[in-house]
Order: sequence, then C-alpha cells, then structure tokens
Amino acid sequence: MKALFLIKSLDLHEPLGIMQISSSLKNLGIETKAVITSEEKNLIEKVKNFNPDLILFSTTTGAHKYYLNLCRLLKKELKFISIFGGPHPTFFPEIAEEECVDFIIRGEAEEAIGDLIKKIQKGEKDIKKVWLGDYPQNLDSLPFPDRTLLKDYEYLLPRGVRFFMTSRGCPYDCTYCFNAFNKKLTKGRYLRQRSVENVIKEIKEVKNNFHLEKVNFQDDTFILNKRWLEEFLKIYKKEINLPLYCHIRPNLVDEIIIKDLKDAGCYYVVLGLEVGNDYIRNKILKRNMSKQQILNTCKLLRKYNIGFTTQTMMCLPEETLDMVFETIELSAKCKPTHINLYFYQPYPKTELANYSISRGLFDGNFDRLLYTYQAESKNEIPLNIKNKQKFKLLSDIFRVCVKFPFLIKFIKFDIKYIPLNPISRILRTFLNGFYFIKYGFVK
Ligand code: B12
Ligand code: SF4
Repeated sequence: MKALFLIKSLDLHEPLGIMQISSSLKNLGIETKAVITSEEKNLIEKVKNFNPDLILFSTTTGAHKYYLNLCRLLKKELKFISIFGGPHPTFFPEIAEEECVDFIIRGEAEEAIGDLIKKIQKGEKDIKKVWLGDYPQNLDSLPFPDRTLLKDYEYLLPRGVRFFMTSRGCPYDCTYCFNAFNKKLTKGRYLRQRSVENVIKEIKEVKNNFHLEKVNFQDDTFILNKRWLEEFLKIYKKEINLPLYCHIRPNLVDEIIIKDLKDAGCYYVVLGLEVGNDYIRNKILKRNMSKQQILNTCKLLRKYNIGFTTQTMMCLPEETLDMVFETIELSAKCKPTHINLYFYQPYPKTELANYSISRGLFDGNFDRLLYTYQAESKNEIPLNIKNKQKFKLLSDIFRVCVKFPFLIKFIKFDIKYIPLNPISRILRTFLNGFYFIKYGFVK
C-alpha cells in the first residue's frame, strides 16, 4: 500500500504531526511520500506517478477549503481513499459530510490510523467514517517523527533547524485556544510529558543523521514542568549543547528558569502577551496573567540577552481602539525583538468562538476563516465589529508605535479622528517605510 501526504506549504516548519503519522504508517509496512503542493508545477502528474492508495490531508481551520478543493479535483482524476486529520477535522467533524472525504480521524491519530488501515486492507465493508484517536498515554512509546519524509523539500526549511515536541497538552483554558476542548476528547490524561532520556535520544539521532545547528521546541508551554525542565536542561547542555528555541508562558517564569534556559543555550523564546487590557486578557481570554508578570518576564529576557517575540492579538469581542493602544503601550514597555500581531480568528469549539456567535459578532461560518491571520489592512477581520477600517489602519502602524512609543499619542488622535486625511495617510506610509528600511519586514 502507498500513502501520500499533500501539504500546501511548510511555512518554515517541519510538520511534526504528519511526520508522526508517516512513522506509524511505515511501521505497518506502508510506503509514504509527501508532496508540497505549492512547489509543484504539475501536481496531478506527480500524484498520478506515485499512484497512491491513500491520500492524507492534515488541516487547520482556514486551510481546510484548500485541501477539500484539492481532494475534489484529484478525485476526478484518479482513484484513492482520502483521509483527513489534524485540528480542523478534530474540532469540526462535520467536514466528514463532504463527498470527497472518505474518512476523518479526530485527535491524535498514531493508533487509530493503524486500526483504520487494517480494516481497509481487509476490505471490510461499512467502516465508520469518523474516528476518534486515543490520546497516547506514554509518549515514549511512540516512534520518532519520520525525518526523511520531507527530504526533497529540505530547502524550504531554515538551514540546520529541526523541530521537536517534548510534551502534549496544556493545563490552561484560554478561551481562544484549541486545548480546552481538545482535553475533553481524551479519556485518559491530557497533559503528557516525554522522559528526558527519550527526548535526548531523539535529538541525538537527528544530530547524528542530519545537519543540526539549532533545536526548536514546539511545545505549547515548554517551561510548565519545572523539575523536568531543570533536569532536561542540564543533560541537554552536557549532551547536545546547541542553541535552543522554545515557547514560554510569563506567569510560569522566574529568574532561575530564565537563567537555566540561557545557560543551556536558549537564544530565543516566544511568549503570548496577547493584549494590554486586563479585562480582555483575563476575563475574555482567560489568560490568568497580570501585566506585571509579562513585564517581569521581558525584563529578565533582556537581562539575560535572550531574543523574544511577543504574540499579540486584536479585534476581539468587546475590544475598543483604546484597548488596542493599551496593547501597544504594554508591548512598547516589553521592548520585544520581534512583534507578531494577529486578527483574532474564532476557531470551532472554542469558548470564545461560541461567545462571539452568541453576541452576533460571528455567524459561525468557519469557511470564512483565513489560512493565516496576520493583522494587516489587506486581510479580513473575521468578527463583525464596529470601526473595522480604523482597526485595520491601526494594525498597519502597530509595530511602528511599539518601537517608537513617543508616537502613540499622535497616532491615537490620528486613527480616532482623521484616519483618512491624506496628510496623515502620507505620514503613516512614511513612518512604515522608515520602519521597514530600519528593521525589515519581520520585526
Ligand atoms: C507548530 C505549530 C505551527 C507551525 C507548524 C505547523 C505544522 N504544520 O505542524 C506553524 C508556525 C507553521 C503554524 C502555523 C499556523 N498555526 Co499552528 N500550531 C503549531 C502547534 C503549536 C504545534 C503543532 C504540532 O507540531 N503538534 C504536535 C503534533 C504531534 O500534533 P498535531 O500536529 O496535532 O498532529 C496530530 C493530530 O492532529 C493528528 N494529525 C495531524 N495531521 C494529520 C493528518 C492525518 C491524515 C491524520 C489522520 C491525523 C493527523 O495526528 C497527529 C499525531 O497525533 C499547534 C498546537 C499544538 N500543540 O498542536 C498549533 C496549531 C495547530 N496552530 C494553529 C493555528 C491557528 C495556526 C495558524 C493559522 C496561525 C497563523 N499565524 O497563521 C497557522 C496555520 C498554517 C497552516 N499551515 O495551516 C491552531 C489550529 C486551530 C484550528 N482549529 O485549526 C493550533 C491548534 C494552535 C491553537 N492554539 O489553537 N503552527
Ligand atoms: S497557555 Fe497557550 S497553549 Fe495553553 S491553553 Fe492558553 S493559549 Fe492554549
């Protein structure tokens, strides 16, 4: 049997979920291959040449329209069984009603995919269409992700950077995030941690077989388990000793953690600042985090010379323009290396999406969501909020204000009262141009 993963783009990351499923399939004796569809001029030919029995689609909400269209198109050209998995089918199983979808697996699929394929191989009739994966309780028992799957597309990944996951799950219940609902899908423990030895073994294997310069941990909250972290970082320093990157949550940070991370080679972290307004952050988003915790974390990161990105959001339910300026003010005080800004997207089954629907801010049509939700005036704001145009214009000048906070007062007046005045438009364009020349696109 042959299985093909079709992936729109890598977005500079190794897709660990897909690589994990590829390992499970290989263990069943199935040949696997991945094709990055945006890289192929003649995709249909390429697919036909491989002649897969199974085509697998891993999709987030927003990317699902692309994959459904692709699947429909391919179904017209060749015979195969389609299997959908990943976050969108997990939270929106209604996708199984689409004609081109043969099977979906919700949740973590390492075991379920094996069960499904055995039934297909036996030629069983009436196999159920919607499967729910059992969330593996012992992560050490899983095969390592298949690092050879993307060997033809290495050039799409940052050179020397490899991606790892040391845990699954998150104990928090932020209202916009998938975790709160995801934990309801599992019968067992949701928060699971691999052993230190198991993670070190995987990194060593990668170090020995591939070019490895930097280790990128994708865990939702890498610093959650302090005892584990302390032990891990010591061994990591001794046995791996490569620069590392991870995600941290400011309420979990203390100076010992930041110092330990730095000593182990941490050069960069990402942290969720989300918003400056306390009501939005703690009541609407349930972040359970104070401004002071965010400021202290950023101060420590600067003290230990660790670069960091602050993740921020705007266009949330109940958020006003003044509240976005609070986010700008807090970000400015944090002095981040890079700033990520997104328009809030209501994802299926999240508490905040349900709240948005109940307040008439969102119609519940998840097909309207975007592949990515970077905040820029050319992208759509999904919620039906007042003053959309002003929010969009503010998103364009957000980073400039964070870098040059003395401009905040002026921009506040400008965006609130004269956003479309030609002179203020020219001025904002000039400021953005200056910012771009000085810091480039990504900052
Ligand atoms: C790393 C990461 C990224 C990376 C890499 C993504 C990738 N291709 O893996 C980058 C930065 C590129 C990224 C981008 C985005 N991401 Co992201 N990302 C993550 C993160 C933190 C980890 C993903 C991961 O590696 N998990 C570990 C693996 C083992 O788990 P997994 O991927 O879920 O795979 C398992 C199952 O889902 C399933 N499965 C997965 N694929 C398939 C396929 C088949 C056929 C089957 C049967 C099963 C199956 O089995 C796997 C093994 O158990 C998750 C949160 C999380 N903790 O999972 C968010 C997450 C997936 N991202 C999310 C979002 C919203 C985005 C963006 C829209 C953000 C943006 N700024 O634009 C984009 C979308 C881009 C896209 N291509 O669709 C959401 C998705 C929510 C939703 N309803 O769709 C998540 C869940 C985070 C959240 N807080 O809600 N992301
Ligand atoms: S801490 Fe991060 S990963 Fe955990 S629930 Fe909140 S947003 Fe999601």
